[in-house]
Amino acid sequence: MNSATPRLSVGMVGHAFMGAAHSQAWRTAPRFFDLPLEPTMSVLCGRDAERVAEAAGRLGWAATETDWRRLVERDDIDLVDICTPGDTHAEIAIAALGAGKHVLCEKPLANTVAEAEAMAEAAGRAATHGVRAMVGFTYRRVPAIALARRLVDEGRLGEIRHVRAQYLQDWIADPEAPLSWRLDKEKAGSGALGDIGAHLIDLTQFITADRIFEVSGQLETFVKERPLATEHAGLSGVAAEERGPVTVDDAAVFIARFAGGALGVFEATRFATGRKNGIRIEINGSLGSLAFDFEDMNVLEFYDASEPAETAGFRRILVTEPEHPYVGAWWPPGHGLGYEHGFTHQVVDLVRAIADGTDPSPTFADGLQVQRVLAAVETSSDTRSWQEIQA
Ligand code: SOE
Repeated sequence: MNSATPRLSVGMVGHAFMGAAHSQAWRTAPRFFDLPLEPTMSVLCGRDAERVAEAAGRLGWAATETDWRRLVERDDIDLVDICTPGDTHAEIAIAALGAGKHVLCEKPLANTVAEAEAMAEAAGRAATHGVRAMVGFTYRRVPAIALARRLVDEGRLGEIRHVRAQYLQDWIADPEAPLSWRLDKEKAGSGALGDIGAHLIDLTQFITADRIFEVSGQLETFVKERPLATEHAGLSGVAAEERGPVTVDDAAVFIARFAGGALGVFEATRFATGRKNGIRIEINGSLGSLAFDFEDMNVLEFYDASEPAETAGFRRILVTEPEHPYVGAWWPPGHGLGYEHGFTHQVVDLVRAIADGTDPSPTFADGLQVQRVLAAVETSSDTRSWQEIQA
């Protein structure tokens, strides 16, 4: 980039954990990747003037707003980045798209299928005017996941038979961990299912280039009430004296059928004591298998069934060679990437799609399909029945 590179003026709503991760990505992407547009961190929006001013200074934003409605109407904003809880995704995204702003929206896309449908429709209309929308499933942009997708695309696994996916956390295994917004159905839509189960649905559908069409699942809330959170600190906040009900699931387990014939087994829990951010995926095919664990995120394990029996075995591939997507922009082989790099790669692909005039993936339509699977699991759990997902 140089001074002649056109600007892409960004406004971001929300400045907690995801706001910090996205801010890092907007700051870093133009410094490590050659981008056709220069993202500028123009306005940070938050409800509390004092707190948003402090966050803007810390995270690198030039100005602040306290009302997202003003932000989406500003002529000096080209893109709105939504880093708020799910209960505000639909209204902000639809208003921003209607005002001709590109949108990046955190996952899951929305709290309900109806909201997600309205967002996908708004994105479809906006795309006819060259306005783009993306939903923030960043784990797709881990190089090892890109390699997994490539191995499946190249037929190296053959017919996909099994998809085994777990997302294991334990940040609320302590029954006294406070009731942060992620444990409030009004704000978050669901608990572990939508917050981390959504990642598993997107990831497994992305790697297999297939989609889930039927599910049977069970949700559980192990701890029914907790101390209220006096303020947001980290994931769960600071406990108050007063207590309140937990209105979302603590854990979700479900089995799934993929349209291509594979069977899926999924587990998303915040009670896997000792597991911090363990995204574990194993895909078994007729010609081979692959296995990934986010807690060892620069590695992909690959088993090639065509190997002679005496030398066959899971190969541990260190995915740090510059031949892999994104890797060449960072460090020499073996130095590795981290959680934050997926957010930077997300910005790179979004900016490039906007400049190319194409829809960035995952689209809001992809986000809607994930939302439909989430809703089907909830209905299955409520009714103890198999649920189909419309195409
Ligand atoms: C909490 O479960 C959380 O912050 C998720 O909301 C993010 O999507 C995930 O990347 C890390 O864990």
